[in-house]
Amino acid sequence: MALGDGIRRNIATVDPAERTLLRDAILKMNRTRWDGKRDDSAPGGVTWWFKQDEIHKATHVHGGPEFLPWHREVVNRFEDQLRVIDPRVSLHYWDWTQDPRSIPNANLGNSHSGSLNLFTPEFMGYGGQALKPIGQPFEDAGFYSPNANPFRSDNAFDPNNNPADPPRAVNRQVNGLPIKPARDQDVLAAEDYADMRETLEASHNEMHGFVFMGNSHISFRDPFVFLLHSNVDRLFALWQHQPGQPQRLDPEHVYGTMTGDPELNGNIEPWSTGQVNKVRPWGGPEQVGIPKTYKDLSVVIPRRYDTNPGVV
Ligand SMILES: [Cu+2]
Repeated sequence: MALGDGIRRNIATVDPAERTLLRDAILKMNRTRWDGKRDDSAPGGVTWWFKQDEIHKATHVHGGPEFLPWHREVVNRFEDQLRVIDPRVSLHYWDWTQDPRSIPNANLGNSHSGSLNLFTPEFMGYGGQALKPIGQPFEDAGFYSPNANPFRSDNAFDPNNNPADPPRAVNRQVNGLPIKPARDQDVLAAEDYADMRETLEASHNEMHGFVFMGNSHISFRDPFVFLLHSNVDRLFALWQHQPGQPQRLDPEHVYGTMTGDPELNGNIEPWSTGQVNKVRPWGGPEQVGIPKTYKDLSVVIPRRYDTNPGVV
């Protein structure tokens, strides 16, 4: 395992020092801001961190064929920004067949292995059964601020919901059970993209219930969501890499019976034009969007995971 090799691994298998680097890069994203001011007509001054929440709230695509490639794009871009902050980090994943409160045989450093809880003040914050704020290390880093005024509300349709403002709380609740490995096997065994996407999205929905981070309009305020979505993307990638299925890496064939879907053949937003709810810098004064569809190779070809064939 080489630090900085760009491979996404099971978060429990990397050295504790690497988990700390990933945490620190995430914390630093909230100290880095995009251009502009909060009162601009397309709000500016949004931190790199809250830009994720702004994008997800404005454009997230669930319950359709674009669910997987849209979330692939958001996690890829998030990882790219983490690597601007620290080129040594990769967006490692939570394997949702393991209980994140007690992952067995985890890498505890100095050649020790044992049970790992991801929900500690040193890594992902609070992980109890009651719905409570995620706490440290995120509160001190401004991921929420109980007395913030103005603040970003939980209501997506509130006109005062400005992504340049912190929310007053980011709440989490961990209550339930991990996914049975057979469910992942069902995903991999699906013949057509449409079946695979439905099966995988159902597991994803269930895991959002297990590690509850709020509804789909606010769950991207919780850093743990990226560990969950890296795993969603890993399973999509693994399905694409199943033996004897080279067409799953081909833009015209990966989506199977959905290949003619108008959305998949349309632009992936907000990064193409930013015109959906005017998300800067792709929309607004900068207009730096580069149009591409869900069939662009940067969307179709997955990043490298430790479970891809030929990796590690
Ligand atoms: Cu999700």
